[in-house]
Amino acid sequence: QISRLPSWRYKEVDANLEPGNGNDCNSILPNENPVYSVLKSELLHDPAFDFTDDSRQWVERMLDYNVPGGKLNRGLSVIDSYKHLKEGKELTDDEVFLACTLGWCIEWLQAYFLVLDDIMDNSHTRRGQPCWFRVPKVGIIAANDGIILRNHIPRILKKHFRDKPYYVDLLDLFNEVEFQTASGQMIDLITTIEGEKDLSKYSLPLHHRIVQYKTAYYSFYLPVACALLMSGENLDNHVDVKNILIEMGTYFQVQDDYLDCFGDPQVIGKIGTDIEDFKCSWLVVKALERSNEEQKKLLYENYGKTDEACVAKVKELYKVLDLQGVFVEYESKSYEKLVKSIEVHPSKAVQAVLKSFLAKIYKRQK
Ligand code: GPP
Ligand code: MG
Ligand code: MG
Ligand code: MG
Repeated sequence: QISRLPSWRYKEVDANLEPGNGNDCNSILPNENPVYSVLKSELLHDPAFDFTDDSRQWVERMLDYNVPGGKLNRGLSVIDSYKHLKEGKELTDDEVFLACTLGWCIEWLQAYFLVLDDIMDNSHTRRGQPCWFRVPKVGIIAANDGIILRNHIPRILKKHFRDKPYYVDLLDLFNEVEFQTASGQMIDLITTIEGEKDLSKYSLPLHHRIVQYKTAYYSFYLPVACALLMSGENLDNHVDVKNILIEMGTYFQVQDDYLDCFGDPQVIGKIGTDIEDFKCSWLVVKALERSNEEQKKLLYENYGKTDEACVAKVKELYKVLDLQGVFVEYESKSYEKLVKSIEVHPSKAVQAVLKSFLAKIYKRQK
């Protein structure tokens, strides 16, 4: 039975995007994932570049360090969504391979964003290991590695999708979403400019605008849009789906902001830097809403400082203001609201796509 399957499909379909070794970020064996291995090998033998042993080894190490080690929520959602859209019809080997490949393209995009985001946010760890730019001998070469990761995506798409009727739409989708993410990242960053830090500008509408662009499009809309394109759908007919996914993405980034302060670094695999970085985080917006004059003064004096004592004061205030309780309340309200908007969608298959994505992130600890 197994020998009749193509080499990349020796495991169950769902395992094609899963890390080699359970949930432990440190013990992932990237080459155990068959589709990842195929794509990596193609990129390492790209005829457009004359690789030397050194350059090939650099790219291979860089890919293994940055691409496969996450939760793979985004990538797995392409396959999961595609299956729901096929409404129980058995997928061909070719369809599984293509859906996994699109899933990996999103994981490549994510790796590109994270390598650069960690430089911009001056972060320390990611997925339980030092950020790529902090690895000895990497440093600022990480900026070019980000560009390489970004360039791998159209190379993968060209190789595997150029003859598909939806090829142009796929390229356009990745381009649009990348532009929206970079624009969201820009507004995330320009709120923190040294000498122009101003907490009075931080509000829920500003927070919503930042997270919609920097996170929701690429993390939520993109995987489902990929599955819709593969199913022959026109994305213009699915604006309602997009809007629900943007709301889901907003909820996801609120969780990210919450975990940055209250999550366990051992579990989330990263050490929070939002307070030090003066980020327009959901927590600081809520803290400002709930503070009296004295508490506001404490925030103005301590938010955005690298000094540990300042960070501790901000965290203490978050606890006094019961932001943990406010978050729990927000989490269940958002969930109920999302479920309601999903349930009015006319297509049961689309409802299944959206509910399945929501189930992956509801009450997540990492
Ligand atoms: C998440 O923000 C947003 C991104 C990773 C998008 C980055 C976009 C670029 C164009 C580089 P975050 O900083 O809160 O994420 P994390 O908490 O994982 O560092
Ligand atoms: Mg960031
Ligand atoms: Mg960051
Ligand atoms: Mg964050």
